Amino acid sequence: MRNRAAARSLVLGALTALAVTTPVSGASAEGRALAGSYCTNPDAMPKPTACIQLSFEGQTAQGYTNSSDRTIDLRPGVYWLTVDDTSTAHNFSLEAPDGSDQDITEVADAPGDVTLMVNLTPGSWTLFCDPHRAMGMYVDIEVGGTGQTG
Ligand SMILES: [Cu+2]
Repeated sequence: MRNRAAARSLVLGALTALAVTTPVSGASAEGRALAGSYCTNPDAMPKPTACIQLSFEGQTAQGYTNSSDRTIDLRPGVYWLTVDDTSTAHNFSLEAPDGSDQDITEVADAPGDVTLMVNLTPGSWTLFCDPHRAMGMYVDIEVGGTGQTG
């Protein structure tokens, strides 16, 4: 029990230490840039705007009520996750495979682009909006396979 709690706080500490709240130059994110944003889908509840999106290279996943395309597959490694928070009704949070999570942005703010460097270890991660996750406003990030090099 004690070890598990310590491990969780270590993961949270590592994520926090890596948080970058100022824009990062595109060069350092080349090949590892994940882009999170809000989106619109008529099936989203409670409103069509309760939709969250994550893109990486050719893949785009959308999270809304009953979405059948909410999973993005990635190899393990370090990524730059940039979320574009333009809403005071939604936020971006990231949940790690151990169940710990971190708010990248808050619900009430709308800071625009916020970039986080994150080491995506194998397992299931989730990018979600706190108030609307239960209504489907989340995307799953499945991390597996061979790790990146360099
Ligand atoms: Cu939301």
